[in-house]
Order: sequence, then structure tokens, then C-alpha cells
Amino acid sequence: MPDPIPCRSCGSTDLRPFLSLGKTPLADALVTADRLDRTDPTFPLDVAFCPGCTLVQILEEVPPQQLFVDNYLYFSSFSDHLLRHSREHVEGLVRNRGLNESNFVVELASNDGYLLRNFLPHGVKVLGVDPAPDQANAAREAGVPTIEEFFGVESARRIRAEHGPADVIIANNVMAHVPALNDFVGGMAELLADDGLITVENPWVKDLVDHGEFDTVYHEHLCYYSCTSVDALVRRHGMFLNHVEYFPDLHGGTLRWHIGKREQVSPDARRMLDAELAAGLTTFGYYADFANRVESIRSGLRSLLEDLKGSGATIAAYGAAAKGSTMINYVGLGTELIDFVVDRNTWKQGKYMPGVHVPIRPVEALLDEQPDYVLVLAWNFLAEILEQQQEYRQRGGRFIRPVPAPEIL
Ligand code: JHZ
Repeated sequence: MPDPIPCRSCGSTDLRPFLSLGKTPLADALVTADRLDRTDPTFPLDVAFCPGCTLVQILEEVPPQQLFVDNYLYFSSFSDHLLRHSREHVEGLVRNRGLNESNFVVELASNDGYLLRNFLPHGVKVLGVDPAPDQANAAREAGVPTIEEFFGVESARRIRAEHGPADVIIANNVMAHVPALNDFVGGMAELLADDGLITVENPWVKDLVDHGEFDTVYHEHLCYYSCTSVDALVRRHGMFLNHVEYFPDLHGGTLRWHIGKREQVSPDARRMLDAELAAGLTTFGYYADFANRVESIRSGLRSLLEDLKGSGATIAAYGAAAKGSTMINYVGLGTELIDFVVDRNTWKQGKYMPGVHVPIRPVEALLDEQPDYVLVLAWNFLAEILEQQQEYRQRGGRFIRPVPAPEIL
């Protein structure tokens, strides 16, 4: 028996598994036409709860280079909703903290500069940090200085020595992706000015469980956070979870945690911590039944699509998202059921979904082919997609949402 892996936050070796999605391919490793004859490598995908610090996490660790440098086509700028959310975040920070030319803001996992570019008109000095080369280049082209690397204590020291301490550090949808979690959070503490602010956004594990969002589990996402697990994590590094905001419509339910070196816990943060305790999120029992619910989504979705197909309907899917890869591989939806997936991201078009090898086409294919049904793999952007696809719907096309329970809309 291999040694049990320790919790990425507190180091406990008592992790308790509660969900196995079997072995799945890497969610963002889209396949090019010349590699279709090969079988894509798969890796175990098992989720566990840490009774020591309550952090939910997967047990497998694929090298980050393979995930975020060799196989990463995710560009943040393809969602209008996310762009609006990011712009509002920046405007709020500039307003509330009076940021100007004298301030320094660092974003970790700055992707294509989708967020930091909003600081430029205010003259605020910014620096992006991101290991993905194509995204870092796109950011630089947008005028956002970006260093191409994984962040940790060592890079924090270097950035601080060159630019001084950061007044604000932003880390959106990245803390889930970091294997050396304490090195990452330690790096933030190292770089942050004494009166500085860190904001961290990530989907909330409570929404994941309550709404059956199992497809957001994939190898890039090592950890699934609650306020309780974030509080324990940042306190280990001499920082405090001071405030929490909730965005129910972003990525299935996102929290923004405000973290600083001075303890100033707001009533909202206190309420969230108390609510997690009261809901039982801090105990294994909360997660114990999740696998059964995931199984019923799988069987429900499969039989819905098989019945539609059996009655002669054509089916496509929307969103070559990482979560879409988990969904179609776990449920087992190949070209016998789904003709093609559409996606706006031009980097993904012309490639194939990992594992099942369903082709990815531009969004216009929905009107060209007018499939009877479209399974929304990027269900987190459902409202935006429905708004865009009025013509497809007027012509009689129907969308299917897979979670929290498969449903024809
Ligand atoms: P989307 C990403 O996951 C990546 P993914 C990452 N791992 C993460 O942590 C989470 O986000 C939070 C396309 N699209 O963003 C764009 C359209 O085609 O849900 C994307 O390819 N038309 C960092 O990959 C995909 O859908 C549209 O109108 O699961 C959505 O992927 C819109 C809005 C999107 O995330």
C-alpha cells in the first residue's frame, strides 16, 4: 500500500474519500486530429474530506507543468459575464481603497490580462503572474506586464525585492489549482504589505455538494474550499479571513474571501463561518451521500439522452469546458450520442474533447446544423448562452441542463 497522501493544507494523513469518478483524461488536454488514433492517458479522480482542517481535495496529483503549460487552452476573456464581474471587482477596489499611481497590484493566475487591464486607466501599477505561455503573451499584448511562472515564496521574494510590497493581491480561481498550497499562501503573506488586502475567489464547496456540481471536479482542481478551510489555511500564515462576499451566479456559486494581516473579522465573515458549522459542512457526514447523488445524475442524464437519440433526435453540446470533459467522460457520452460540441474559444475549435473525441466546432454550427437538443456543458454560463442563442431556440431547438438534475429547458 502506498503511503496515504497528506492534506495539502494541514498535513493530516487521515483523509476520508467520499467520491470516486474513476479514471478520467486530463480535462483541458484537448486532442488534435493527428492524435485521434491514440488512447488518451487517464488518471484516478477521487475526492476526500480532511477531518483535521475540513479541506475537501482530490487524492491524485498530475504535474502542474502538464496541466497548465503543455495542455491549457482556457482563456478567461471568452465570457462576458466573467469580464463584467472582473471589471466591477477592479472598480470596487479602486474606489474603496483609493488606489492610484502610488499603488501596486499583483494578480496570481492573471491569464490573458482579463482583470488587470481594468486597472490601467487608473494608472495603478500592476503585475500578472501566470505559467501559461499563450495566455501570458495575450496579457502582455493587452498592456499587462506578466511574468510567466508558478507562484510561491521564492517568486514572492523576488517580486517584492524588485517592485516592493503589494497593496492588493488578487487570486481568482487559482488556489484550487496549487499543489504546494502552503508555499502559495506563504508567498502571498511574503509579498503583501502590512496593511494590504488579498482577495481570493473560488467556487464554494457547499454549492458544489448541494447542487450536484460534480463535474467541477477534475485534475486541475486539487482543493474545494469553504470559509472554514480558508480560515484555517490563512491563519497558519499569520493572516485572517476578514470578510466574505457571495456570488451565487458565478461558476455555480463563488465566494470572494478578503484576507489581511490584521484581524478585522466582519459580521458577514462571522456569519458565514457560523453557517458552515451549523450546516455540518465541517464534518464528513455532509459529504457522505454525495456519491449516490452523483450516480443518479449520471444514470438520469444517460437515459435521457439515449431516449432522445432513440426517438431520432440529434444532440450537440455547448462548451468545451474542463467541467464538460468530466461530464461527458464520467457519464460516457461519445459520438454515438453527441454529434459535436460548440465553443467560442477559437483555440479550442477544430480539436476534440479528451477521452470521447467528440469534435469541437464554432458556435455558429448550432444554426448551421440545428440539432434538436443541446446539452449545456458550460451550465455556469447558462443565462449568457440562452440570451445569445435566441434564434436557435426560436427555430425550435431545446437546451438540456445536466445539473443539479438533468432537465430539458
Ligand atoms: P468555463 C475554468 O473551467 C478553468 P472550465 C479553470 N480551471 C477554473 O478554475 C474554472 O474555470 C473556474 C466557452 N463559452 O469558463 C468558453 C462559449 O463558448 O465554464 C469556455 O471554453 N460561449 C481555471 O473550463 C467554456 O465555454 C459563451 O458564451 O470548466 C466555459 O468554460 C461562454 C460564456 C463560454 O470553465
